[in-house]
Amino acid sequence: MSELIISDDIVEKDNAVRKADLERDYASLGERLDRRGIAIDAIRDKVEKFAVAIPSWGVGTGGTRFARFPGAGEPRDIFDKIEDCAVIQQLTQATPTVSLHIPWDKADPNRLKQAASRFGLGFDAMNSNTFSDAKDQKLSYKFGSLSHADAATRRQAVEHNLECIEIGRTLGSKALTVWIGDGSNFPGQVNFAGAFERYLDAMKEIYAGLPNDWKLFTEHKMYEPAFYSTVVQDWGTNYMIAQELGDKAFCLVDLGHHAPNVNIEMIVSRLIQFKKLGGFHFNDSKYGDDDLDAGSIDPYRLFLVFNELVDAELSGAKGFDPAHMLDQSHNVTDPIESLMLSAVEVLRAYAQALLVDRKALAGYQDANDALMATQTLKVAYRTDVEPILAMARLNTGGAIDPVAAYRAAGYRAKVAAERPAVASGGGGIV
Ligand SMILES: [Mn+2]
Repeated sequence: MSELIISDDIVEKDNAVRKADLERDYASLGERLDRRGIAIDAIRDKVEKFAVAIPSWGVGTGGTRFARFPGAGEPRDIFDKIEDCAVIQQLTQATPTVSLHIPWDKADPNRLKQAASRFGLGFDAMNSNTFSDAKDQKLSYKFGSLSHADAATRRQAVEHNLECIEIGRTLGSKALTVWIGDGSNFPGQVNFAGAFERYLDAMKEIYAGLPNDWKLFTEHKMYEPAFYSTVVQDWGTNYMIAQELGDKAFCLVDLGHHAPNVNIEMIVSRLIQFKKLGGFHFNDSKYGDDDLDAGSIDPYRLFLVFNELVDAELSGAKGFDPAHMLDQSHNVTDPIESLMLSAVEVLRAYAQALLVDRKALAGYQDANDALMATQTLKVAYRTDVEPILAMARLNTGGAIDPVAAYRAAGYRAKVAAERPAVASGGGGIV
């Protein structure tokens, strides 16, 4: 039995107050879905099995390049972060794994494994960091890492990625995510083809060190920290990388890493079709890579992404097994609350997408009935699936209302007393 951080009594007491209403709401929704030929329990079963990983860097308060305003009781190290992740998993039952960032989370791997297994947590993809300089690092990444003009700097960046794989092997991770900040701030600063060539050569060395049962995820990003050009700037380049490297290489889609109004769901479809969709970093954005909470700005876009994922899942697309991770920066909220609600938003989009009448949709598409085709999506999107999500949590031992249970437990005040304020921590925005 895994250790619980929030007392069982508190969760049960909060659930008891809400249970009767939830059962009525679930029955009512079940009746309405039944009229549409949908069995509510089958949807709930799928939701119960869906998981999204928590990024270790997400439980600390984030910031901008202007300032960072620390929150109370912030995690001081990876072991505190694991405890915060355990709270999120306990209350949502949707986040059983943690994604580590090295060197921010560097510690004895066996100790890390032990700390996570205390709470029944596992490890998701390992993330390397060659976009900032670690303490005592020999060569700087100021002018790039895997694409750096200097061979010794590239070598150092390759070695770091190989080290991340080694740590991940002990932890039971099965994937390495590589995101680099390499690029340029001025026209003429770098030779586009030369930098990309050097990047590919370096990535081939990392790929060669990948265990057979691992996946390599590369993450594209249009701009930032480099503001004129980025070496891995878009999904086309990302696809070329995955093609160039081999069968274990896949593209990771971070929802914030595109130009405004880009049709991300279509990118997702293309990557699925050509078997190169590795997974997601879920978040939301208004203007750029804002790293806002998933579903907080454009929940319809999140639904449309899941519409593509469910379409692939139901049609049995070969090799379709994307990883789901959150990647957000919580600057003004309690990170635990934001991450719990963001995980729920991801599940909501999944549940809504499961409600799409795909047979009817295909019929409208074939008949060129644009109006009814788009209405078919809207009918699913407009359905309030909250009773399904809440019932899934209740069934699996979570909280009907995770934020209410979390606040009732007084966790933040408790850790604020135990964890003295830190000057700064890894507030990664990648
Ligand atoms: Mn990301």
